[in-house]
Amino acid sequence: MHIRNFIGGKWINAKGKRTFDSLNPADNRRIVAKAPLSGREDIDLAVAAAREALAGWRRKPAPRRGEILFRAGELLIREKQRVGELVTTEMGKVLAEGLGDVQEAIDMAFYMAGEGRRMQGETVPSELPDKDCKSLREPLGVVALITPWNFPTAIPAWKIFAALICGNTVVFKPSSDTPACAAALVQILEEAGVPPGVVNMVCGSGADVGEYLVTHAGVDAVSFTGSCAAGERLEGLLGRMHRPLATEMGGKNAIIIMADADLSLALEGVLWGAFGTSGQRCTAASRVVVHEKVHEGFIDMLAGAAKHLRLGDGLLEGTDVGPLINEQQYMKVLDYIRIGSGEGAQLITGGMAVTAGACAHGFFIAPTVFAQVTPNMRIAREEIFGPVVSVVKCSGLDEAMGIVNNVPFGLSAAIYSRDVNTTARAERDLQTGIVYVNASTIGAEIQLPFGGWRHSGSGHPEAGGRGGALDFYTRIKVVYRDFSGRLQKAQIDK
Ligand code: UN1
Repeated sequence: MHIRNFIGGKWINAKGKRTFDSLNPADNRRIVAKAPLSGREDIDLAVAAAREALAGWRRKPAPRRGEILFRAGELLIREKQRVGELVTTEMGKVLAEGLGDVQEAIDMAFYMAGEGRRMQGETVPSELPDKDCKSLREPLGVVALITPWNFPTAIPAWKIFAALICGNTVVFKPSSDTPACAAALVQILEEAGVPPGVVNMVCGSGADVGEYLVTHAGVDAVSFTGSCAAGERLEGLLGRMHRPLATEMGGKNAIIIMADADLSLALEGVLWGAFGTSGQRCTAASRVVVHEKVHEGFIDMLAGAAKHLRLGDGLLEGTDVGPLINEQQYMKVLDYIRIGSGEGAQLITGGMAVTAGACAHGFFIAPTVFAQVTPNMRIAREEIFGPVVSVVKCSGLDEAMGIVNNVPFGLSAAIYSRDVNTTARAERDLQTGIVYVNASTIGAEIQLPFGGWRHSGSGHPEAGGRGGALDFYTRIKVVYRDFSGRLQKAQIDK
């Protein structure tokens, strides 16, 4: 498959004619796509195209913009199987999750399409007679969107659909690990009738073109999902430019299991939260804080179940856990496993690369459980982004919440308990952007904001919801209209 950039409504190669390969992480001998390794001149073209398209797009009535998104949703339904398989082939997650990735884009398309008929501002009474006051939502302008590889359809869809419904035009720089998934989404938008220049896609390395794009004079706002290091760098750069920035950067999410929890439900939550998508979710459960009364028993249950998870190519029926995305992530996760053992945590199961048989050419790591983890260990504090979970013992709710809250991240947390007072206290006191009760740390829905606190993000949630996406992708204009036809005295007396 040969991917091109999409600029001004045309699929074109990078000016410099260079390309890079996107590999199948389950078998890295297989090339999924050749994609353009773009340079600054390609970004310049894309930003110019987006600027040119802006006036027409922002004036198109929002319900009409919504109709295009509605068609995109229908096309995504038609293409769900094909795109879901592409997600699995290029990113590695198992097919059910690949299809789920596309479903999230479908849901977002319909949700945002409907927002085209709402997009509310405020109308409030004036202090004066014959005068009215209202606030309107206006687009920001040209937005630069930088997206990760772990949700290669869903996260671009969150950002692009929200940006479009609000009347912005887009320059989209997808992760270099998943250019084919990005192109599939953009093709669908093209077919849905997005006018030329309204969505532009430029592939290439974050260091070469990503940073150039987000600081480009022709860009008005930036949304970034990815690593903490890259996000913090952008915060530094863009803060000085007074340019709106939404960052979503990761987590160290925890599940609390109280003594009265339904342990089989909690077990499912931990397995799916820790090892789903091979742990490569920013919402992944990477810590489990278990009450001492059920601690030993739960570790046995978890180790027993984790051992039976089948690794392999996510397209094959029966595969539970796919590979890591690339060699760099694979080495990083193996490093953390060494760090955990070195820190004195007890390796209960997993803890190694799997290279036998069908796993010989992929980046596979066995689902790994560490016990006897203390809250100060690095494996209990740092984001690993792999199939590794650390179990920490606690003696009660307050201690558990102290452990959960006492990390730099604050994206998602969960509690399993049958006691309504316990779960209500957790709901109130867990210091994360998302809290789950008797459900795992994953599975956020698109009609609410998605975002983390502290180091997990800029504190400006995006994704769905009025308080999320619409607030980020619009700016407020306040209009006072005086229809008295005279200077009203109270205007001067103020
Ligand atoms: C991510 O983890 O990077 O809540 C995004 C979830 C998904 C999105 C996760 N809806 O798990």
